[in-house]
Amino acid sequence: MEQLLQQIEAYRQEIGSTQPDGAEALEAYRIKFLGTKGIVKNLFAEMKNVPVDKKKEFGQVLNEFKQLAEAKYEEWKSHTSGAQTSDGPGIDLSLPGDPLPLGTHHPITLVRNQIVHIFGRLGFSVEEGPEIEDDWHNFTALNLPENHPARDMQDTFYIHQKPDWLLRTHTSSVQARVMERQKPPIRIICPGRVYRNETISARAHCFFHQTEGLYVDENVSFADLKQTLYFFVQEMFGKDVKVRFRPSYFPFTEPSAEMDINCRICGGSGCNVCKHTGWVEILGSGMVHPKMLENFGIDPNKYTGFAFGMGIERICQLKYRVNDLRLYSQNDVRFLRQFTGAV
Ligand code: 2NL
Repeated sequence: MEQLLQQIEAYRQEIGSTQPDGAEALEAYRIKFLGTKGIVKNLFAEMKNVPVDKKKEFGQVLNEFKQLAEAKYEEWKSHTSGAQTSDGPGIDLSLPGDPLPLGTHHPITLVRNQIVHIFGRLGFSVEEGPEIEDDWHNFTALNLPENHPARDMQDTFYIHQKPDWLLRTHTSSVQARVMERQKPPIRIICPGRVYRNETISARAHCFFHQTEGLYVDENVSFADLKQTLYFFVQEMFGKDVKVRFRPSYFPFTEPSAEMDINCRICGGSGCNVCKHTGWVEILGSGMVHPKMLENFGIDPNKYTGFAFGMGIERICQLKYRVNDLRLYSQNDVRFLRQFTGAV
């Protein structure tokens, strides 16, 4: 016992008379005194050899010694950090780290995910397909005849080496592939990138994004189409949204209709986006053409369907007031950062 106390006193003096020089010496000190096989640990292990009536006194001395050894370590550590080490300039490990900037979702991704979520609640699942398509899936199967203007080289990017191949001009090609392999009921949406041979400007781009939808089953009606699309815009833009359906024409639907909503930018008072009409067209739709169903071996006397297509950039423009299509692909972080924390 006496011997142990003397030993502790000697250690006290050692700690009091030296100061580790640099990070390595400090680490050596830590290992020697405070490590798992260090002096403090070993002294505590001696406790079991101390007579019962001395345990209290010894315990007190030992605890004070431990506190001294730890306090000195903390004190030296705060001086040592940032100091020179043998490896060159020291690194101040006590400084807070550099904040990592939060990544953001691209606004097109944000809106795409919202569309997927809303239709998901109505039982639509997501289908994707290739961006390089063949003529059949992109045009012929969709009831676009040989001489249709959309097939013109002016509008479509054809693959030079293989003239039957092209960059899809809409995601209807994905729906065609699904109808090819799956029988009704079919209830899908197809979001994705599409390509058109356009001169790039604020209002046109050679690639953009679409979501098309398709619902084929027994007894699918035009009323189902209207109510589904009305539900969608209410979820997307708020319950106060007003809609109007206008008769239209698409080769793959009959009858066809375009849907407008009241302008979200000016609220109806008139602006550039709604061209001072108070209404903005956001999608095209219609009942799937019976010839198209036949193309895929689906009996048009038994099944009917509706389909629609919308541009994601347009929805984005109305939601986030993005007024230049080029912003979406310029990757300017000043643009992209504005969507941090957006839904
Ligand atoms: C628009 C118009 C539309 C469709 C797309 C479609 C797809 C199949 C069958 C029938 Cl597989 N129709 N898609 C129908 C009507 C309109 O898109 O303005 N898109 C941006």
